[in-house]
Amino acid sequence: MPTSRFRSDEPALDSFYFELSDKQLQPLWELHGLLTPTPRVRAIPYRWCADDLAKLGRRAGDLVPIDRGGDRRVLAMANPGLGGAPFISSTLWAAVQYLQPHESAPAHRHTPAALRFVLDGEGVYTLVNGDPIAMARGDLVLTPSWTFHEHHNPGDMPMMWLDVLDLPVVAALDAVFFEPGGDSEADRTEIPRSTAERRWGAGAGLSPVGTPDLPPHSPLLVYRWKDTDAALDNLLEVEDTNDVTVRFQDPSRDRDVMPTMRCEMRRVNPGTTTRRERQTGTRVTAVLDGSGTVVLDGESFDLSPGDVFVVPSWCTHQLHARTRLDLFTTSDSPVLEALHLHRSEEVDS
Ligand code: GTQ
Ligand code: FE2
Repeated sequence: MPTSRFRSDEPALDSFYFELSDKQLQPLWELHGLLTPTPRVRAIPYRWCADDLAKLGRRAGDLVPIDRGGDRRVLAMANPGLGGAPFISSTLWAAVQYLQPHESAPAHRHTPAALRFVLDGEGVYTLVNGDPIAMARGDLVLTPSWTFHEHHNPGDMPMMWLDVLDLPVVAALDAVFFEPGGDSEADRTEIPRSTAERRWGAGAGLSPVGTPDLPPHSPLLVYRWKDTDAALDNLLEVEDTNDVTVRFQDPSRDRDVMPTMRCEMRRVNPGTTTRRERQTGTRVTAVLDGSGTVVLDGESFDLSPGDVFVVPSWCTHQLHARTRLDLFTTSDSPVLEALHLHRSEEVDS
């Protein structure tokens, strides 16, 4: 099939354009919107409400069984600006995953990296390369690129959590690989503390000496809410500010948790309005606790616990905390930083 056919009133130029299209060539001088002064972003700012996610997650749980074909009972947040693509932005996948009591999602691995953040509930555990990781409210769980993972719900309550993957980035690089795993294990009733935590979760700046080869991601595969919560409390005590953030870091070196995704937790005191800013890259934010509003490119969205919103690249972002806001944010910032494409600025109110 010939490529785009450009037109001209000049007969010679018009027949030249015909030949160009016939030979799969396009004239740059007729192309627009390529080298734009600032990013032309298709994704729009958007918020998914906790109530809708919970209700529709439950309905999926009642209507759709998990079996080998489906693999995961997941509802993808599809950005309305992306023409029907199941992505929250051009670089990130975000979804809620629902597991009924005594269900499990079978083992597999893929090159896109994933993280789970628990907004509510507990009882599910994920096996990451065989290491069992119990999941509870406020916990961040990593399933890095090419690690086998399976999810189990041995308890009596359904559970839902937030998934974020770098799938669109890996797909754009034509580097998606997927492999099913072997048979999943039978449900455990007692979930031991993960090996990852026993090795790397001592906290307080204690790293093991002489551990074998480090993986290309954080060897600590889970960050517990108790620790995150205490870190935020302590920061608010010692810093002269109403707005503090901690970054989840690879404890073995000065890096983000995974090569493509940054994770942070922010706590904003009641009555606080944050600075208005913007940055390159996508941010996906989930409200763990509190209420307020977020203003994205001038549009206000109310925030309640369990809500998820997306801040597209170069979109201005400002928060108003009505009650104390606890926000989990993940972004593709490590990718932009690695490519020296990261920019951020404060924007006058
Ligand atoms: O839990 O393994 O939201 O493979 C998308 C793809 C979750 C998972 C998603 C996945 C998973
Ligand atoms: Fe997966």
